[in-house]
Amino acid sequence: MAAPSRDKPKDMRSWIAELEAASELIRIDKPVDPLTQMGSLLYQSREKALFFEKLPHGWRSLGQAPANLRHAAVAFGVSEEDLVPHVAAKLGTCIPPVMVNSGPVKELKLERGAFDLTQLPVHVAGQRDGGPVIGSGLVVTKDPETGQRNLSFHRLQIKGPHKSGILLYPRHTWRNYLKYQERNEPMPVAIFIGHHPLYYVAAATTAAYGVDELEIAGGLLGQAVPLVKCETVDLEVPAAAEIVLEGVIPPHVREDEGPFSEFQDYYVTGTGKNPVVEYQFMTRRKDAIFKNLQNGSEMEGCVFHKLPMSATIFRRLKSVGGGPNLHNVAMLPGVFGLVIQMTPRFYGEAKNLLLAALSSEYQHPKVAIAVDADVDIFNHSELLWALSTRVNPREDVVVVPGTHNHAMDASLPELGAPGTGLWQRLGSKLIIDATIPPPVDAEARAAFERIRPRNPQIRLEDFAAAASLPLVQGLAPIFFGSKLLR
Ligand SMILES: Cc1cc2nc3c(=O)[nH]c(=O)nc-3n(C[C@H](O)[C@H](O)[C@H](O)COP(=O)(O)O)c2cc1C
Ligand SMILES: [Mn+2]
Repeated sequence: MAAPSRDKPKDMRSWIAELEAASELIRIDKPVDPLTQMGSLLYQSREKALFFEKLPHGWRSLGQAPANLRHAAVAFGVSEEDLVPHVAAKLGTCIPPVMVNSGPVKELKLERGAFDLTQLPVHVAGQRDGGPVIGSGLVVTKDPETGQRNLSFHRLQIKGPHKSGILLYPRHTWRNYLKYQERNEPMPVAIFIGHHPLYYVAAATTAAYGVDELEIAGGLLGQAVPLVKCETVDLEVPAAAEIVLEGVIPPHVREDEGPFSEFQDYYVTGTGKNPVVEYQFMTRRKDAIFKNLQNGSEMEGCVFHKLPMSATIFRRLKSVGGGPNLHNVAMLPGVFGLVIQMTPRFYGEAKNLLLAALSSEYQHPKVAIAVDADVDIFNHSELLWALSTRVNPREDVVVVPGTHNHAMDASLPELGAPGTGLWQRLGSKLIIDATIPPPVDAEARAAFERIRPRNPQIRLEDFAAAASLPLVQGLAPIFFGSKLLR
């Protein structure tokens, strides 16, 4: 047992304090019904995190935190523009967790008769959802042969006081589950709810099979994650989580699960016969705060999709062709598309990067677009402008047919049902090179020099009255080369 780090570990409470200090959190002291009201409130709050202070059975809960990449930048302590390169660098620094004797999550130890999932403030996110779903549960499992730990997000539809559904996309938890199923044994699981967002980013990171995402969390946090042993399963969980559920996924059991408001902004995908989790134990803080998580193409769930995905792809692209001049990567809403911001060294280099971006650790990317450094990749009109003024479709647009795509992309034909080995989609991929000629061909590149006012240093706010400031704040950004002036 190692002594816990002297730095106070980051947890959901330090995160709430950080959000409040940055004026990014709204406290809601009116009673809110999670089944009929909370989803609408979370859905509307695209700018601010929400802290619900008055929920049934005395619960409090945090949602939309992070609501957007600006909040994620607060969590990492960097600017929004530096966020992806920063996280990409941090992903290269794993720190193994340390075991500790106890922690806040052990304050209450509740046996099967002493807890009831239907009393948690779990919300119904969308109109067609099959019921309340815990969207913030991070699932710890082990490979039964090697004992290697895995951590990932899985939606958990409440089915009774001690039972939920679970969606296992065919990745690592599914792979572990198949091994247990082959042995005819239930798979032990431990699920923690409520922690600092860096744990959530780590859980959504797609690493190689066998890599412990809690080591990735340590790297992101810059300190080892303190872990405690579970009470009824041979698994470990973060000591400073709010709530831990211990249970098993029985082999062969499949039940109707879904629909659910998913990350692409649709309900249909993944719905069908899926496994279930049976819970036998809960540990929690005495005054535990619940975590609600709303999904959708521009909701909290998508921040956790976008950030590790763009950072992982950024890392991968950094080595293509001996090291490109890569500035940033951003996922598009719905996360089946992405944009690469780069300065090409060679003619054709952007296409090489785009092909690499479409065959990374992640199965989601289907559309990849490359732009130069003078295009603001967070501004979708700038992207559409680049697509329409810098693309010769015959040369710059390529469709690769017959590729494996994400099984939850409703626009592609589904081969088999969810929960089976043939839950696959055979689709295609699209690359669009919207970069301009490389700097080595200065003459060709000059044709794309963007118009700029005669003296870009002169600022309207120095001339306009304070009353017209909102107008001034709506001004277009001005770039000098690749440097953003505002
Ligand atoms: C908000 C959110 C919800 C997710 N829900 C699920 C889910 O219900 N089922 C699933 O299999 N993966 C889900 N994922 C994706 C996995 O967590 C992600 O692919 C992760 O990298 C998988 O871990 P693995 O690489 O260890 O398999 C979700 C991701 C996020 C960000
Ligand atoms: Mn994994």
